[in-house]
Amino acid sequence: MEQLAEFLKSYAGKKVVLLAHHNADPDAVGSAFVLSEALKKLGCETVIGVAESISKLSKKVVEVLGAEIAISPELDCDLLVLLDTSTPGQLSSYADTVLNSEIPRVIIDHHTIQSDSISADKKFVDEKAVSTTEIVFKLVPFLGFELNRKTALATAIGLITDTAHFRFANISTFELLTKLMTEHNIEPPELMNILSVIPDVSERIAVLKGMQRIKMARISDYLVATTIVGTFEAATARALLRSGADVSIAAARKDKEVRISMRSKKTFSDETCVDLGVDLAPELAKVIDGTGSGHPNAAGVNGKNTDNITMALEKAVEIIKQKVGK
Ligand SMILES: [Mn+2]
Repeated sequence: MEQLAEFLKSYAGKKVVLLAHHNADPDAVGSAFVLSEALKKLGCETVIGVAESISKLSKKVVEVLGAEIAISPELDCDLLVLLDTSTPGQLSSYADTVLNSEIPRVIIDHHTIQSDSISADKKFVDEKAVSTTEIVFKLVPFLGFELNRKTALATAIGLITDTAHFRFANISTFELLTKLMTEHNIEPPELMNILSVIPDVSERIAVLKGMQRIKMARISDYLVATTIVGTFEAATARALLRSGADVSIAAARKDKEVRISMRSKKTFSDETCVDLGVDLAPELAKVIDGTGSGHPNAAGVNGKNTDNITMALEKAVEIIKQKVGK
């Protein structure tokens, strides 16, 4: 880590682009923000960039931090630092820009190293770190940087989101969080407010209407909920699962198209071996004259036959009944 700090210090006064992966999450933009602030203290000109896009939650975090984000920035800089990112896949369509550039690059990450990991002049990967902000937190003192309230907030937010709200946390996550919160006078509600994103009213209306129209089937010990909405079928399916369904199937009736979104709990697929992508998607595709694909716990089907929407939902329940055997 000292070596990495020395390397970064050799770019004092230079221009540095700090880059996060596509659909950048709060850990990626948060760690980029903290390192950017530290490098600015060394006289660097910094740009925080993301490959292609930034997540909705990150947008909110960035607003709170008062940071500016460049989408797929031009690499007219002296050094490129990739944060929370080490594979071309994470950079999506922006990968070639990075891989073809001659600019020296640094990777700071906590993802497991893959066979296709991007090469770098300096690499610091700590798979044990729960977040990239945790690594940057340990790095910045070597750059002579002391956290202020905003960089402390960014660090805390990375810790919380990347541990899936503490599900993957360890005791030192809490120790670090307590330190940050105590030293910078951050109360829990402030963090929780930043991290709660309320969906648009149109999405909430669609989901609530979908709930109003639920048809529920109990198959053995499993609850299968089906419904029809105008739009936001995926959000509706997720909401039904959160509300207690083991399998949720939401179909959206568009002008000339049907879109079906399916979700199931992992316990359901483990116990029944029902795979939404294999067992349901192709069959429902036939009913609505379309195509479907997916995974065991999430699948989607799009088709043209809007008349058969109810039939498709009934077919889904029937298939599950047969597979579960009751
Ligand atoms: Mn991360």
